[in-house]
Amino acid sequence: MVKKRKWSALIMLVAMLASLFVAMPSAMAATLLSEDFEDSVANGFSTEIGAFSVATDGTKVYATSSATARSYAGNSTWTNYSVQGKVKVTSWSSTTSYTAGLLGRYTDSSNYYLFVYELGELRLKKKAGGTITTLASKAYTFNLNTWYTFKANMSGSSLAFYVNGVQELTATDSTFSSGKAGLISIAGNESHFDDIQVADIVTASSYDNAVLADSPVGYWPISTSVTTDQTGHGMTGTYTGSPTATTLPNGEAAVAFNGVDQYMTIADNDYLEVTRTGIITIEAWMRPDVLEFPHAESSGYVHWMGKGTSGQHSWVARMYSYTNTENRPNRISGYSFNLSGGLGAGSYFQDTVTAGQWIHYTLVINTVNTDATYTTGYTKIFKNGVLRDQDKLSDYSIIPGNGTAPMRIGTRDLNSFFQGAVGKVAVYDYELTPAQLTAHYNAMTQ
Ligand SMILES: [Ca+2]
Ligand SMILES: [Ca+2]
Ligand SMILES: [Ca+2]
Repeated sequence: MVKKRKWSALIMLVAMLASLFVAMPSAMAATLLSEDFEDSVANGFSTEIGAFSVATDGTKVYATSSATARSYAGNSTWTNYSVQGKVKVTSWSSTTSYTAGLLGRYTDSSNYYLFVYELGELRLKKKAGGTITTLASKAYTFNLNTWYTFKANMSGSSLAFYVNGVQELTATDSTFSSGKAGLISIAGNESHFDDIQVADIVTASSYDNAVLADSPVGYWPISTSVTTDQTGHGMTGTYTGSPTATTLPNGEAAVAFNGVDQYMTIADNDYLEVTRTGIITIEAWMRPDVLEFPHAESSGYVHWMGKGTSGQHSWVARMYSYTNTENRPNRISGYSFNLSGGLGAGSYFQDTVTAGQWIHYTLVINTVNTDATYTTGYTKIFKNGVLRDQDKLSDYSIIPGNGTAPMRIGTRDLNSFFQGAVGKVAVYDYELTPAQLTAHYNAMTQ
């Protein structure tokens, strides 16, 4: 009993410390549109007035060929998002009236926000019912034949205008809450646009902030619409099939896979390997929705996440069906492999599982922290932030390699499929402490 009280005191202390480190709300991004014009097609863009065509200016760009030109793209339901694009003007055809830049929350030809360079100034304006109002402005040196990266942020009534990564103007306005993204050029002779990107602004939750504060090298708070890696390492996932939306214990989004043919793929990357630093921690919330998996492999298990194909094996997260030929009812495990595959070194927990109940899963593979027992390193598995098992890599002579397989969620290599949900997948290049993992667990459940 004394020991248990100590534990709860420790957990409370950890939770208190964790609450001190909760960062201010930060933004995460999910790409809505990305267009570099390299296929000579301005996919999804519609010209409202004037003329645009794809031209060559180093790379393929979107160029105006009329005095007044506006083009828009996207969805009228886009609400909180950023639109970014490179803008370059070769010459102005007027000295008294000229404009170039981006449009946001475009509703129709009489209603939208403008984030533009105009008459020697950067200007954040709105056109409402055809009437233009300047919300903010400042003098700016905008050189001809020079690329500038414009970015417009629209979140609620907060508007911000960035040029080359510097926030230049802000304004508060609630006239338009949603609309498409667009481009504008008036008296640009000619104006070039390139690398147009629109990204959803997603507010990071306290759970996301707890994870991001521990510096993951990959973080996917996956939902049916969010597949982007939130660490900035660009490891965007791609769904095969359409897993359905579901929610985590804290009400945030996750996805449920059908156990037949749905999964997410993330391309091979050194950040997903043990080999980059010699250590990897793989963390996810997983929720088996059945106890007998209809699409199992071998003795009766599914690989619900992993990085491995024939001859290119790195690591895997596994769950056994209740019934399997190795008498491992609903064992949940994780393994490290030699590239060649075969038997892996791994750790597990084997508890009574309730279908539909979320489990916080963490697998550690560590080849750096060696000692007399773990001569070449170990695997560890944590359930709900608690260490449950540790095993020697030397038991199966495992020396992790740098394979070419993609990482997949919902399956490893299409030989079995997980029927259940997965959310908040994170990869770290160091071993998280039990205190860090407990803090993550508490951030989800308290
Ligand atoms: Ca281009
Ligand atoms: Ca294109
Ligand atoms: Ca690799």
